[in-house]
Amino acid sequence: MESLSEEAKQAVMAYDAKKTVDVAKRVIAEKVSIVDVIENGFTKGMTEVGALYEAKKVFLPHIMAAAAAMNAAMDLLTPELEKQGAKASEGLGKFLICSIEGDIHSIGKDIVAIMLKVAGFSVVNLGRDVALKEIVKACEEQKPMGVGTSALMTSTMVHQKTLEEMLKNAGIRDSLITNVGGAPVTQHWADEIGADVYSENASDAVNKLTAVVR
Ligand code: B12
Repeated sequence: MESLSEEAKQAVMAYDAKKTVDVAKRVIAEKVSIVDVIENGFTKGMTEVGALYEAKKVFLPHIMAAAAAMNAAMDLLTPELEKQGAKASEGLGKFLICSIEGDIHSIGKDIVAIMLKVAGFSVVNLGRDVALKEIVKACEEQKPMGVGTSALMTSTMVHQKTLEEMLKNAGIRDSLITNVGGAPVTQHWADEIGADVYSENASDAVNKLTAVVR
């Protein structure tokens, strides 16, 4: 029998929202690890579709359909994860997260947000395409322990560097941890721009940020 993760991956690759929802319902009913199915199922399917797009084998409407199928499943799984997260005390501190200015990609950022919440952070999700000055303002007002930005495009990655400078200019850079992520972002890029933490995926973000506060 195929694992639910494999079914989740195949359902996204088939652009089939009915199937992704069906898999999500079974994940909940069968008490399978939601995190596991998101990371090893739905996300893998999305990555495969991305690779097909890069190889010009599928086109933008396919990506939009795959994203819609994944989001339909996430709409069901997120409240379930939140229920699990409600048991966590949020005692690890406040964490702001957003997709950076110019970037509307939000699926990965939202997964990271929910996983950090489940791990015990008090997460404030500022949304997508968030202006740099809005991010700085939110940091000034909300005084989080950290701020995470997602960049899925080479054209928006550069804003992560500008944000570092703007936080310095605002005099608050040393009062928080900066965490960068997104498919084109690497440890090398984080080092180059002076970001504190690079995370490859949601589990990595949870592990590294938890280690920082503990
Ligand atoms: C889905 C998708 C879309 C969807 C987005 C839907 C949505 N609501 O998010 C739609 C169709 C809207 C879209 C639009 C566009 N897209 Co697009 N898209 C993708 C695609 C196929 C998958 C992204 C995805 O969701 N992956 C699944 C998630 C789970 O993975 P993830 O995002 O990488 O997130 C994980 C990690 O990166 C990390 N992470 C992510 N964020 C963060 C943040 C923090 C703080 C941390 C710690 C970790 C972290 O953890 C996540 C979980 O594991 C990628 C291809 C790819 N290879 O990435 C292209 C891709 C990113 N898109 C691309 C482009 C060009 C565009 C458009 C400009 C297309 C167009 N011509 O209009 C527009 C962008 C408009 C804009 N201003 O942003 C390019 C970017 C090229 C580049 N190098 O700059 C890519 C790489 C495709 C390609 N090869 O050409 N896209």
